[in-house]
Amino acid sequence: MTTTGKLRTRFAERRVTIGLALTALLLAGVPAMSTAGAATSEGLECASATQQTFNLTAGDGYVSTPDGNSLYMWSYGMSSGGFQLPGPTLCVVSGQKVTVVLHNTLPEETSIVFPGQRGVTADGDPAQPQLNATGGMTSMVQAADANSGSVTYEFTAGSPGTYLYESGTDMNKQVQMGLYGALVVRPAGHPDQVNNRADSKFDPQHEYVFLLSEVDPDLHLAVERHDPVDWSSYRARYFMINGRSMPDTLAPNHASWLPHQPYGALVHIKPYDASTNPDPAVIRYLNAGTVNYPFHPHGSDERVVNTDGQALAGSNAEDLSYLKYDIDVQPGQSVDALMDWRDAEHWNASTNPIPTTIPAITDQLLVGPDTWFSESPYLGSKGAVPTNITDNNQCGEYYHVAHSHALEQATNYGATFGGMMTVFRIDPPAGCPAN
Ligand SMILES: [Cu+2]
Repeated sequence: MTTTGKLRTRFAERRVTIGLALTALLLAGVPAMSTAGAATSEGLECASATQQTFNLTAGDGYVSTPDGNSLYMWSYGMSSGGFQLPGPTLCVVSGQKVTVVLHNTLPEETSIVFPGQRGVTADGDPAQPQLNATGGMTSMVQAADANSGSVTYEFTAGSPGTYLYESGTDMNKQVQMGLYGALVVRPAGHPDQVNNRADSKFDPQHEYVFLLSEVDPDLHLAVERHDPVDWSSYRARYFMINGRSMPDTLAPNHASWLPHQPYGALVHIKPYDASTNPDPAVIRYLNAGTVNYPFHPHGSDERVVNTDGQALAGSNAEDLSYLKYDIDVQPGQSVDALMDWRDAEHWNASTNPIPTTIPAITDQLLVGPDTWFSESPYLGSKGAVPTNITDNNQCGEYYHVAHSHALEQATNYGATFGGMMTVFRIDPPAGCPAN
C-alpha cells in the first residue's frame, strides 16, 4: 500500500477505497471518540505509581479479535487492577530508583527481565540466570514461584527512551503468551523530550506507544488445554498494536467492549504551526514478536531520534536522527520517532481557506445511494455538503492508514485490512469544532 505522487490516479482510487473502509470502521468502532477528551481517551497512558514502585500481577485471561475470536493469554496487570494486554506502561525518570514487585498467579514460575537496564536486582541479589541441577538454564533471572510466588526487582532507570519489559522464563512460550509491556524512561527535568537532546522535544498531549506483537492461536489453545506446545507448526495469525488488531486499534483507551485491551493506537494530531502547534507527536515503537515488523505510515515520514533507548547522536553531539517512511522494528528493538504534519503552506483560515468544491458527479463516491467523497486533497473547514447524504467526516479532517508493510501482518487470520494497522487522524489547523 505504498503511495507515491507518481501514481496519482491509482492513489486517488486507493484513497477512495481506504476512505470507504475507514469511514465505515470509524463509524463502527469509535463512537465515543472526542477531541475534547483527547488527553484521556487517546495516546500513552502511564500506570499509576508511588515513588516509581509498581505492583504487577502475572495472570491469565482472554482478549478478543475483530473477527470474533477469543484468545487465551498470559499477561501482566496492575495488582490493584485486573488482567490486561499488554502489561501496564511503566513511566519512570532516568537516574531514579524503580521498584517492580511481581506477583505470580500462573501455574508455572515466571519473571521479568528489563533489557537495557543495568544493575537490576531480584530480592536484593544481582539478577542473573538461574540454573537447574544439571546446569540447564531455567530462567534468565530469579523468578516468582508458580501459583502465588512473588519477587521484587529494583534498578536505577537508565538512558532515556523506550524499552520492553517481558518474561525471562521460558521466554519463547511466555512472551508469545503475552507477558510483555512498555517501559518509558524520561530525561530528568525534561518529561517533554525523548532523550537528553533539546531537539527531541515533543508535545506531551500527543505521545503514543505502539507495542507490536503477534499471536499463534493454536499455541495459545494448547497452553489453555495444558497440552504440549508444538513449535514446529508455529504460525502467527493475529498481529497486534498494544494488544489490539485493526479495527479495534482505532477505539479509544478503555473502550467498554475491550475490557482487557485498554490501550488504543489512534494517532490524533493537528498540522504543524509555528505559534499554535510547534511540537511534533512522538510514537514509541516496540517489537515483542519474533520477526521484523516494517511499520509504514502513509502520507508522511517520521524522524527516528532514538533506538533501543539511545539517542541517535554522534560523539560530538552531532544530530544523527533521520527521516524514514518505513519504520523497521526488529524483535526486541525499540524505535522512537517524532512525527508532524506539514500543511500550513496551503491553508489559512482567513486568506486561503481553500473551499472544497463539489466535484463532478462521476468523481463522487456513492455507496448505496448516499455516501459522498469530496475528492479534496486539503485539510480545512468542511463547508456545506449535499443534502441526503451520509456524512463520515466531522470537520474536514484526514485519515491516513498506517500498517505493517509485511501484508500478512495486516490481516486478522488472513482477512485483509486488519491486524497490525491503525490510522493517523489529522484535524484541520483550527481544530475540530464539529466534535
Ligand atoms: Cu501502505
